[in-house]
Amino acid sequence: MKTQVCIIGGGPSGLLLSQLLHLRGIDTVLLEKHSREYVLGRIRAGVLEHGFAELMREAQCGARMDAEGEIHDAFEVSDNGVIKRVDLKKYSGGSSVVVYGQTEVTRDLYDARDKLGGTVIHNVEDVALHDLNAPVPPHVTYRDGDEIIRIDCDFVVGADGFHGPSRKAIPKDVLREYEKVYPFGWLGILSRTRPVHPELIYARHERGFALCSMRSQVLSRYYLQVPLTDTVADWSDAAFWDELRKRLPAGIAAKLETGPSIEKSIAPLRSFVAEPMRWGNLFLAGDAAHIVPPTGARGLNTAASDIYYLYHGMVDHYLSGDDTGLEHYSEKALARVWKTQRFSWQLTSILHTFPDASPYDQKLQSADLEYLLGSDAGLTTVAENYVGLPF
Ligand code: RFL
Ligand code: PHB
Repeated sequence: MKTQVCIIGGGPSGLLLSQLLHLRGIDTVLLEKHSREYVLGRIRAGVLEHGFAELMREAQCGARMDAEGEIHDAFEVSDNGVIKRVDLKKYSGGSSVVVYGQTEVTRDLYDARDKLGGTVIHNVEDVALHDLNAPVPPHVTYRDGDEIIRIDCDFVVGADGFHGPSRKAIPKDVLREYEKVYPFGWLGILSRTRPVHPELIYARHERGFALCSMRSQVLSRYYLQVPLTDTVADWSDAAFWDELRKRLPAGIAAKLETGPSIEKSIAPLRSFVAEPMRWGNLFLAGDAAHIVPPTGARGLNTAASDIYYLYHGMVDHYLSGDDTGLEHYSEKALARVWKTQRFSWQLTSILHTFPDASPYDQKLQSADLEYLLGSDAGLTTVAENYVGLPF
């Protein structure tokens, strides 16, 4: 097989890039390890920033998002039961976010790839990357049963998430990895219940952090901070609802509608950046290159800015013979990546309880939160980061 850009990974990053390139006449082959049903079964992000939504529209995938997604102009922070509203629109100079699930984003992208006849190959095994930084063009191989299939291409894009093979194809003496692991995870549930509040609530509480989010007016998503040693089996639905009520302001807790969970999972929290994001003809994008704890809702949105830079770099390369965008891809993407790392780390540090925090640390944490939410300057920094820094 031969293509211009071979994309590894059929998550939102890989699908969005293949769709955008296809619309500009650039050929791609996309390889995904799992079935489409498996990819669509993963419940992840729920908040899209303006720049991501714009990119979905440019990819001709914005119609359902615009019809069904909810615009949120603000969110709430509860500090041990006392609520404060962060007015995103006011403090970011008019921006807001769209509440629309990653599952729906991915479904819309798959439908769009089908419509255009894009090549998306599922259930590929043993994907390997070759000649990424060699005098000959690169190629990718995968196994289909007993057969090894080879794809020759100009560029390889590694959009294969944190555990994929692309980042690992960069030699150890070139790749630098920066990592911070947090001593807790998020236990999330999805339930067919009405959201407890019209806006998201981020709750700091001495028992641990909690988040009230949603997918629609009839589908709620809630999270609890839990120790890394906890498993899903440790948490019955009843135990989850009881604990959530304890971490919310009494007035909100009283309104909580409960029901059976239709999904329940635990995600460990991690901050991670790999540099550089380009090596020869390999480009990394999204979770393959960086991870943030979900507290600031930045993960998918940061993937989108990588795709924006890569898309424009590739279009300039193929349509105008200009390689400036591709040459500066890594440094441009990383400059924004580190700012979202900083914001996600800051919100995570301020809103969670840390097992080894001293009473002094806890007082500082309260002061940090009060300072951030207590002045126009603080609210402006929270709002402009949450709605997304410019690409
Ligand atoms: P993905 O979604 O992990 O997709 C990578 C794909 O690559 C495939 N793959 C392979 N394919 C071929 N060969 C191989 N050897 C392969 N190995 C892996 C995988 O099967 C997969 O399909 O990465 P991508 O596309 O970069 O997208 C990143 C986002 O998924 C991620 O950043 C967000 O979900 C993070 N995130 C959030 N981001 C937001 O912007 N807003 C949010 O509100 C938000 N909430 C969240 C989140 C992540 C969470 N978890 C579970 C970590 C909430 C949670 C709980
Ligand atoms: C979600 O709805 O899954 C969600 C929302 C906001 C976050 C993280 C996750 O910060």
